[in-house]
Amino acid sequence: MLRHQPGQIGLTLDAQGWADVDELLLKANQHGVALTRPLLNEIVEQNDKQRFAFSVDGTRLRANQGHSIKIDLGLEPIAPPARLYHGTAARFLESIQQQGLLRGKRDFVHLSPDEVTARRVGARHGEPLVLVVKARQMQADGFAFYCAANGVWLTLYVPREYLDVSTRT
Ligand code: HQG
Repeated sequence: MLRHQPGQIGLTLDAQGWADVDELLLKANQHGVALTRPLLNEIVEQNDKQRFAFSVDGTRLRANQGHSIKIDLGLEPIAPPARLYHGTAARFLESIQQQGLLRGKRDFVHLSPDEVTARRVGARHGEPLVLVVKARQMQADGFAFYCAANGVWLTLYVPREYLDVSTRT
């Protein structure tokens, strides 16, 4: 609801992706999900990838990244490390080597700061394969990088010339 289909429970997100917490609790309960504020606090705190963040005053909630709807996270471009990693499935390699990394349905291509995380992301799609992204070089060539509040790196597109297949197993 906070990333893809807020309308499915009649929830409205603002332009920066924030949902009003009281409205979220009400709409969730109206749609058969027994969500309470203490439970929501626990979810936000314990989520394995820190997917959600409350506003400073605690009245609003949003997803830190991963949206497929157009919202403005307000992220400023920042310098990436020399290398970032993208986990994918081996069966996508040929297409990626032709087209580069595309964001598909999401707002950004997602990149991980380390290979272990990338491998886990890739395994969601099948036999995992990790691609090394020459991020610093890309940035020097004019591509913008962003880092979401949970440490996931984002960029709009990775041309194939900045990609190498990781040789680590
Ligand atoms: C692949 C999860 C063919 C791409 C994860 C990926 C992440 C291409 C798939 C976050 C391609 C898209 C995002 C091309 C890219 N040809 N395949 N040219 N370019 N692909 O799920 O990066 O649990 O939209 O490699 O952990 O897997 O939702 O992106 O395999 O952080 O928080 O197309 O989602 O986080 O798949 O995952 P996805 P992703 P959450």
